[in-house]
Amino acid sequence: MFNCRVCNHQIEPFMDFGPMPIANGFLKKEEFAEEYFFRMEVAFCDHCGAFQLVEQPDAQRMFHENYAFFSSLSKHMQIHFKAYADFVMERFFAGRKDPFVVELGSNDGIMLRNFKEAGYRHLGVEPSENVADVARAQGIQTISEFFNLELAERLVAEYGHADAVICANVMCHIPDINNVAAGMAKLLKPDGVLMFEDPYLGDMIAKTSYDQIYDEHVYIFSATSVSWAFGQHGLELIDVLPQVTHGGSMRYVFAPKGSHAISPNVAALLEKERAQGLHKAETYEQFRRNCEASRTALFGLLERLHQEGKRVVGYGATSKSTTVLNYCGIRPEHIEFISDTTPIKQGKYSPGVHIPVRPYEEFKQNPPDYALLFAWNHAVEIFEKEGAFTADGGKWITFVPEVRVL
Ligand code: DWN
Ligand code: ZN
Repeated sequence: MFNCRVCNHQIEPFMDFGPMPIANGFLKKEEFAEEYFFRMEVAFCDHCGAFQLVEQPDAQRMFHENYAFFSSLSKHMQIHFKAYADFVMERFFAGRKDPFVVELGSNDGIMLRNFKEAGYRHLGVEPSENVADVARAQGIQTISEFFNLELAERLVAEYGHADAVICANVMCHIPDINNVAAGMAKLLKPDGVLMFEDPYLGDMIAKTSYDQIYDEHVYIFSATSVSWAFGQHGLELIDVLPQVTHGGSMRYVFAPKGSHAISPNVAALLEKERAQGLHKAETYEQFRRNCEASRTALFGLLERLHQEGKRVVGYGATSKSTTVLNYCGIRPEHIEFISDTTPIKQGKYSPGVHIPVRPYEEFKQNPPDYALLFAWNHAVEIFEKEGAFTADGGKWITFVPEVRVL
């Protein structure tokens, strides 16, 4: 038993993924002996609807000056964040005098650069110095701190209140959601808007995409759970917009209670979540069984290919792959290496199971028989550029929504 991170009710974990390393903790051989593991168990709170990790490693272990994820490496994500910025500017900035936008977890500035280019006052709050430096080098104003109520008070004193507080793939990383929500409410103007998008619980359950669960993702949100959590801080859900990114995400728009009209999308999504059973314990029991079946199928396939002497290479050393590799018991003999375009990951080993990560050029020069698509959320972009691999007889292995060879 432990207390829900959002509402403090007593809850029980329903699934144990076993010992897990830091998902983005790509490491060198000499670091293997010191590698940190935590117990990855998940729970669902039937009081407030929060799907959450029971234990999460300290933030400093996950987000630091060597953080390995740079958002701007994906072309499609650049397009996505431009559209997100346009949505904020067109829908909420029109007619406002000198609006001010604050982005939490602004990474390398992939979204804020659009506000900067449009001439808007902006501020990024990004705790990982190395990614923040990339943003600063482009003239995007960024501070490297963890956001909380205390920082919100300092920001208000220094910059004034914000017209919009925005984030993407950040809110679900923050364990003390109550402190952060209170900080956001403090930072906003009385008619300001808060919005964030994160992987969506409804998609994860429907697709058995359990690889969304790893150390950084302390929550997998639904409209039901976020309206409960932010409602406690005087904020009301005024719109919801499904996104295709990260394998199915949801953008939630909040505003101080009574300040904005509420879109009918909100009631429709809350109703859809009930129809999907997101409020019921049985749904999560079934999810656990689906994960176990997926693990058996993927491990069985990789064992068979290994026995047949086939070459399998991982495509994309994602955070998500850390969950898949460790949960499924996949070993270096199953996967020769993982190809990734991120320089900081190359030459290192994957967390926990220690599969080498190599530059993409090695995939191109010596294509394997099978590519295991860990970056399945970028499938459209990847298939577009890997036509030659497929044309030459290369096969893809995917595991979402089910294990298949394409
Ligand atoms: O929430 C988070 C999301 C937004 O991003 C973070 N906690 C960390 C990260 O999660 P991820 O690592 O699972 O994200 P991606 O975007 O699925 O990672 C893709 C990886 O694949 C990157 O390391 C880059 C690589 N890649 C590649 O090698 N070739 C990606 C593409 C598109 C490619 O063509
Ligand atoms: Zn709760």
